[in-house]
Amino acid sequence: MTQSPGQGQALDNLLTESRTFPPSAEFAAQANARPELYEEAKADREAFWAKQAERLHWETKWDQVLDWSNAPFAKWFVGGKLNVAYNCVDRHVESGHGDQVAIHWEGEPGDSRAITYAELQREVSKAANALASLGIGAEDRVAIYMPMIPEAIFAMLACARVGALHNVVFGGFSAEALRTRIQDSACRLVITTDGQYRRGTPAPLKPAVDEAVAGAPSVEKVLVVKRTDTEVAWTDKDVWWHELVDSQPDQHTPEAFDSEHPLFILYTSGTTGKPKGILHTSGGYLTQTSYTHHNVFDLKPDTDVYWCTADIGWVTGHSYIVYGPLSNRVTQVVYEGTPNTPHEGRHWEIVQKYGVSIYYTAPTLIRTFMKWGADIPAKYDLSSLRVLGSVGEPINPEAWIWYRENVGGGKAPIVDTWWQTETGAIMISPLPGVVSTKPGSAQRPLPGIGAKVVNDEGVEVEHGGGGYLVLDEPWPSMLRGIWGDEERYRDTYWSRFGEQGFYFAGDGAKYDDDGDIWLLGRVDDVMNVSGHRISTTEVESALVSHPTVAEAAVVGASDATTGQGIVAFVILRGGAGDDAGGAEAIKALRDHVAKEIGPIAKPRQIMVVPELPKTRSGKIMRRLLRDVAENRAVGDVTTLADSSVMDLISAGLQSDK
Ligand code: 6R9
Repeated sequence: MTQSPGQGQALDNLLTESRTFPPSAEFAAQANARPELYEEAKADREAFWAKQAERLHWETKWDQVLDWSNAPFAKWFVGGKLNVAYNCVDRHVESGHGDQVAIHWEGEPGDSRAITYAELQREVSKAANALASLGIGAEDRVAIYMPMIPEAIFAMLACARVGALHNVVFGGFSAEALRTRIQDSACRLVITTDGQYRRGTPAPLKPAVDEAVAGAPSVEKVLVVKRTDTEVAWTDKDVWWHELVDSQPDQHTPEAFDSEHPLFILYTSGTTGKPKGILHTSGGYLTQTSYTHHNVFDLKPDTDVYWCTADIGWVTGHSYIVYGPLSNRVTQVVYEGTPNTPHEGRHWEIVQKYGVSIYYTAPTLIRTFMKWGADIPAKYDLSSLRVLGSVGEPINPEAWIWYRENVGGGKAPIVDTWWQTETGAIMISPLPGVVSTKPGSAQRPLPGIGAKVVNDEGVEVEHGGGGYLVLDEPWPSMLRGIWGDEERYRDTYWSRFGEQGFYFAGDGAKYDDDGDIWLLGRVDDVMNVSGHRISTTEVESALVSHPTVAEAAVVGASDATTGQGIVAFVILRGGAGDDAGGAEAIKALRDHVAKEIGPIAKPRQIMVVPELPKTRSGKIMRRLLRDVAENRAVGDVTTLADSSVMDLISAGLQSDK
């Protein structure tokens, strides 16, 4: 039905791509989702969500679906009690599926392990007993700083099982980033590994923990999984996982917790330098992750093999590797490594090896695959794939079509799923088998979800118009706040459209003529680099913490592969030395940012400038810097305090070339 875009085809054709792809009759006939879901949800939203909650096992049933009387703090399934880990593990063993593989784990160096639900139950039980032996119980916070190995999932589920909150910190973050996240939520325990494989070589991980823990007095113990056999320094807080966990009994009785019992904290970048600890709770979160995973990915637990390529350090890993899929008795692939280790066909080799049928990834990776060439996926048998997903940033129509043609065999429906760390689960996405998909658009709110595009005044825009994305109804997996900062929660999400009571997502969006939603990227100072949220302020603070830097301004410039790339403009301090602007010094600054935040925050480019463009009130005009970073003619400079600044910057950059 579709033509593969040829090499020379004008990009413009694809940018105005307007084809839609209706579901095949065959897919529609077997789809989990039904068109009536939209009607059902509209007729009685709370009854609809109550029905979805029945997907789970509740020890005590709720007596109220939603309590919104203390808005914007929601309570869902009030009075209900459940154990999240029991729902993701034990109940599948009890229903006779103990021998089903839960996780096909694939290590980067080529080692692998198949873990059945019965084994998962034993591993999680042992880990839960180990946590209890360390005195970790309900409401305690546990930091998890690990690569993608099975123990990371056991650890998360063990926390859920004993009612402790996990705070997973991406293994690519620095010691300093780890320390602030441990400290903000006063974690008592850190779970980590000796090292992690990165592009074929073991890299140490524990030294970063040692450094972080030295500055975080709340930490009492550090539990260390041996992964790379790297030699590690040992402190009196350290305990080996294999010594403590392996000797525990493999049975553990889960306790049922309140539906609103906190499940986890996950830090995400905001518009200020300080990351926000997003808080999620149990019953509503599990209900919506389970419901969305079932309907959006069309999961058939007896036959599908599902693979979400995210890292558990991000919300996608929490909701669509751990909680949603396992609550639905998935059989899934979990891969430890990078997509080009040891070769650029690694993902397709894994798809072929396990017969992966549902594949969920990010546009940045799809664009990377495009760059590597269509001949790579073409070498593998990808015929098992029947649903493809995308998340993390807007997917451009070119990448969407490439994905459909070269990965999905020109027929697998693509679900472009919009959601956030704060929303906990998918909010906007086509339902496969029900909705005709459209390249580049996330299309419509899922049944049960309220989303709108509004103008500055909070009034919904007409079809064809653009504005801000808001969520106009509370939803079960919504964040319950920012850890320790009620005011910031209200300010960030609920003040912009306070009068209307809308949740402000921070994304620009538009409706097309059919009323489908297109996401247009962040409207605040948050960049999206390879699907990761990084605030400009965070990178600026890291830069000015270097002794040679006086001032810094950071912008996200569009990047063909990563969506946005970080471009920094710095003013050096007087006396920084003649070579402070040289290549060596710039490299040192980039490394400094990597050390302060993590390699993902390393600026793509750093430009030394004599001045920064500022308004009279002292605000940096990033819009103008973005023009420079994207090689455009500089826009309107009339609001600058000193309009000659941009000439100075451009002149300086010209003479550098
Ligand atoms: C799940 C996740 C959230 C931000 C969000 C938006 C962008 C995510 C998107 C998308 C367009 C999609 N985003 N999915 N933009 N289309 N399908 O990514 O959470 O890391 O918190 O990022 O990502 O800008 O506001 P998180």
